[in-house]
Amino acid sequence: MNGWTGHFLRVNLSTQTYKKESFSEEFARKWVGGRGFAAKILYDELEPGIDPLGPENKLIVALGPIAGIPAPNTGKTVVAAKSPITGGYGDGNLGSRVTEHLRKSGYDALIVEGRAERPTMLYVEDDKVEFLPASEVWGKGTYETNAWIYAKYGKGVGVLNIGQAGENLVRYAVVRSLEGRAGGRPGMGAVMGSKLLKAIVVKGSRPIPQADPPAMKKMGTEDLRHVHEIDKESGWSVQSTTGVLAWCNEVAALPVRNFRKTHHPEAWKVDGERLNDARIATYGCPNCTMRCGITIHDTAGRESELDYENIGLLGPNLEIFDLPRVGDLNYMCDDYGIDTMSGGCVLSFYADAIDHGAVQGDLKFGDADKFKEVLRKIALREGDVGRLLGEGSLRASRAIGKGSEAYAMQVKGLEVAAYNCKFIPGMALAFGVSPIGAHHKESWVITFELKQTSRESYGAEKAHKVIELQRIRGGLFEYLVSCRFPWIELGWSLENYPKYFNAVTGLDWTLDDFWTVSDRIYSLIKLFWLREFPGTDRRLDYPPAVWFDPANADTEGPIAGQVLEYEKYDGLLQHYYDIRGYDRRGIPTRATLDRLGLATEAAAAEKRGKLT
Ligand code: PTT
Ligand code: SF4
Repeated sequence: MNGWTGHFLRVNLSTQTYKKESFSEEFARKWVGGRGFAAKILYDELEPGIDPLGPENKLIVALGPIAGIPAPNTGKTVVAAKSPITGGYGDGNLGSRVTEHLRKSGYDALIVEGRAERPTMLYVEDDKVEFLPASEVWGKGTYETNAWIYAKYGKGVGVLNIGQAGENLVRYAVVRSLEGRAGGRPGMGAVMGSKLLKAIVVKGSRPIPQADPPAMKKMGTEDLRHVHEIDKESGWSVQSTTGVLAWCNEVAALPVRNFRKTHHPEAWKVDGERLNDARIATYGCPNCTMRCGITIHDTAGRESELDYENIGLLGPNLEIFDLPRVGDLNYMCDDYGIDTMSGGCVLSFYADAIDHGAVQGDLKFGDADKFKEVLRKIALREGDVGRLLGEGSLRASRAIGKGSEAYAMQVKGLEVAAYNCKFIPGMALAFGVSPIGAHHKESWVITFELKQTSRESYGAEKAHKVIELQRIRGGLFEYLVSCRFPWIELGWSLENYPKYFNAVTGLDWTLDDFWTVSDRIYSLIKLFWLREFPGTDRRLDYPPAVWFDPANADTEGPIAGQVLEYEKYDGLLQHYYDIRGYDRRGIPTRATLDRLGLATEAAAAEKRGKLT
């Protein structure tokens, strides 16, 4: 089967056993890889209602047909599981050498089951699988753990590891790789921690199956050079993702003070220009010639890698306008293995709750040292504060009460990315209908919305755009698997993806074939949510209440007096459901599921409750 290895590796940590499993070509074509494989495996194999932090949950590391081949930005890996923070389907995508090594070992996915008896490191090398002791690094941060692994195996191996936050089951703990990359925002690090799995190390030596390897190599080499050239011409990686910060501030879309404000006169102090001035090094994922990781020194002189999300949510959102201090919090998140985005939102929520008298405390916006102290408590689950906030902002707000749920900045339990949608309906919809909880990765509709349509519109054109982007970003890039930045940031044509897919598989797909797969995966994930939350309705797809609160409107600036309106948002949501073929509850109809080849899943869903 060209394009796929045709095998999964299934390991069980409880029994310390493993087996190599085959999958059919039909399965491969239907789910393609990455998120598609992960969603299907989790849907088929998890019993509804299981504890995401129990041994019944499964961690999936999944790759796709172009992952790991020598072509632009193919060094990405999907990590997925039932999410401990949302209770629904969860995944993330991070740069890692695991991508290439797992495929070279002969697998398109790794399925990790059970729970080890003691801290464990899983080692995979081609057909060899070992369950090794990791007690020496249990309780250590990701940097020390990574160094320990490199000292054993050399720097060329693929590594996924967790820090103390994952071990201590912080519900938004991430998986780390390459000492700079992080992924799996919806708590994939906590799932590893719950299994006492400190690290996964992979080393592979076989060729990745491709229809015409010499032709692929030639095409890949040329395209890698081309992407490098267009990146240099465009100047994008001078500021990388952080180029957007100044724009968000200008258009009143920046999260400031737990999203209470949308812009700030001091935001320029932490923008992309200042970051580039402070740059000490540049990092990237494997197979990437537009490396976007920019590091600076934090106040302790440590190297801290900053992206837009990290700065936005740990900087202006906490009213910290000093890059080395933002770097401190970011370094701590990376070392403990905490998601910077949820971490930033949880910290800002707590400061806001204190500010509003919902809870007692001495944390104030702008107090970087205090924020560091609280972050440390969260990672180590120390005291009442660490225990409470390690649960995420939704659970914390429910425990605190006093109306604080309205300003817990989350959707479905997952904290929002650094786009303040107080008056940006389409981007608010993108957060609302993201299949893993609030994340910008699925549909970054904000530039279309602010540059090409009117901001105040709740028209169907915005729902159409959200779906178009979901199919590309949350679909194609997540199942092929590849980084989306050459397309989104440099305008490298989308047609390159069928070109590579067809070259490795020998098939003849067009982009339309990909959109069907994207829709199939989104619908299956919806069924996963429906199974976990049987009474599900459209309220699951609503953004945070504070964005609708007139009392929270800006008093000055470009959107003074404006907030989202419930009735209009609901109309926009309905456009989304209508285009997707979902019913009024936001559930795919029987006809939609049949059309997407999900008749078996539809029949099972129908047994549990009525589909429309
Ligand atoms: C992603 C999310 C993002 S998205 C950022 S910054 W971004 C945060 N980065 C974190 C970090 O760093 N350390 C940490 N402790 N927590 C962090 N949480 C946040 O995690 C990332 C890049 C970026 S930088 C983006 S947008 C793009 N994301 C892609 C994606 O999702 N899919 C895809 N096919 N290609 C992508 N390319 C880009 O990758 P999650 P990375 Mg990450 C340090 O996974 O869970 O989706 O969270 O992967 O290898 O670090 O690259 O302005
Ligand atoms: Fe990784 Fe950035 Fe390159 Fe994408 S552009 S592959 S995130 S270094």
